[in-house]
Amino acid sequence: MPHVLGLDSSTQSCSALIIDTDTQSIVAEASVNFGDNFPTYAAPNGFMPIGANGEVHSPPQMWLDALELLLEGLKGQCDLSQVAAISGAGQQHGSVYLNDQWLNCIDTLDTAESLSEQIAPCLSRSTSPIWMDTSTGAECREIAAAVGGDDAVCAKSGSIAIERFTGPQIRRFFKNDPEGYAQTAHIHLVSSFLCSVLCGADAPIDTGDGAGMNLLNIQAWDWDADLLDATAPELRKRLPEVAQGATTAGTASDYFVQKYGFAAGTPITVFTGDNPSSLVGMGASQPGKLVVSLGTSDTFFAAMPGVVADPQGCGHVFGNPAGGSMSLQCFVNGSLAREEVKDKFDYDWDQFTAALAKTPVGNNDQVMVPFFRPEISPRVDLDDPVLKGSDAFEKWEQADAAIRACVEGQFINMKLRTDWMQLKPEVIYLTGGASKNDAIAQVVADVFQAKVQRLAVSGSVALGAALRAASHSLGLDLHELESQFCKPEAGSTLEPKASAEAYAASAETIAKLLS
Ligand code: ADP
Ligand code: XUL
Repeated sequence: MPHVLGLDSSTQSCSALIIDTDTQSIVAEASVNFGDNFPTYAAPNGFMPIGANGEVHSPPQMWLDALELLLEGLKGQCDLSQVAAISGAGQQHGSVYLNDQWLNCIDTLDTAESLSEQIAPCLSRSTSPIWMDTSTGAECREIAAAVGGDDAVCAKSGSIAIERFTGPQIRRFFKNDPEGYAQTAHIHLVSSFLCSVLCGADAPIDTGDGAGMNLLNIQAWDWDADLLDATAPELRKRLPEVAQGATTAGTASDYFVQKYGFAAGTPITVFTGDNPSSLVGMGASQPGKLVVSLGTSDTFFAAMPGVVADPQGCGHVFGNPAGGSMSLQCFVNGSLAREEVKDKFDYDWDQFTAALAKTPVGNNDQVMVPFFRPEISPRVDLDDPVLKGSDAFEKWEQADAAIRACVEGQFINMKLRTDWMQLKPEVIYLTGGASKNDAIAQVVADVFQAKVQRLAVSGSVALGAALRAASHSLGLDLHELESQFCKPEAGSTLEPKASAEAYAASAETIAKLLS
């Protein structure tokens, strides 16, 4: 049975694909958009409207409802008893808080009721802070002070204390709701939460997603006692074990066997974060390939031969699911910023694309810092005048120039923020929802002066999960699987058209605006 299932619970949707490792093909694919399918959760883009002090939360019950709808869709396409291995990935940093009923609940799920109905009473916090949350500035400072400063936190965890990371989020919960924290017996990431539900038992957190918590020591790849103490009391007992990517978390629980027809005993490989999973799904788990993902967030990442830290403090080191480490830079103002500009002018994506075709490279030196919500690369807070500077955008009347300014501004900023990785790629591998847009991809090629390639399989996060499961549970070679499944889409390669100097003036202006 060479069928393998990969799952992807990202910010705006839950997707899956099933691969056949013999024929090297995709057997089934499905995707469930949270906002479209579950409007009653009032989370149109997968998260609830921004709350007090920069809080951004999502309802974990929505993720469970989406998982069920997704599996229902897959069951309609193929026989799930043929699936020989499963793994998955979740949006990074988001955390789920569960009480002491959790383990018994997931071990005794009843197929007559939904997952979300049965798991709701286990939530000691009804909503989950996600990666867009910027409410934990004070907690970041407290953790840094307790551990010996930003450099000490960075040396231990691979990142300075950052608002969206799970440790500062846990600390804020402990401070603001000590009773809720006391009732919390288990804390999971989105990835390990969903993996646990599938296994019917507590699943470990892998080193790829775990390094996004400010709690994991990236030398030992295990929980760091100083970081745990600086974050919240008795935190260790609330966290699962840490595991390397090639670890079996458990097998499909009876609920999934009975309701969706999986074979009893189907092995589940530990889940990881969406970006580490995408590293594998893009065929980039060995050093040498650079990936840019244009999803809700824009991310820039690569497997690294050694651990390199960002001197500006905005970049991260995560575990590479294939072993070793990866570097990553995340930009909050990704697809939703492009949508903000598109929607201001009532454009659809075709008109947006045409606008890029009609305007010149360099946009006659008209620039925009396209930050519509607090940014992390570089750090721009809610009250920062640069963010307020987007008021000027309200006055920008020429739609086409504004669109080019937005897209060029995003990638000029990306280039400025990622120089620290010292990667001079000949090819950039592009993925995520916006990567199919040739006009946006061309700006990436021009700004970075590199070829841009898209792969034939578009869901690199779900594909990465399937490849990891196939390698770990079926004993297949991961790099061979990558070369079989991660092939460029014919005709998708774009060469840079602009000269290296075309963005010099704009880059200088943007660097000055952000200094
Ligand atoms: P995530 O995995 O973070 O949930 P995706 O990778 O699925 O997100 O990307 C979703 C985003 O892709 C949407 O927010 C949308 O802005 C963007 N997108 C979809 N189609 C296009 C297009 N033709 N051009 C540009 N962006 C697009
Ligand atoms: C990475 C990050 C985002 C989320 C959502 O650090 O915060 O990319 O993983 O995709």
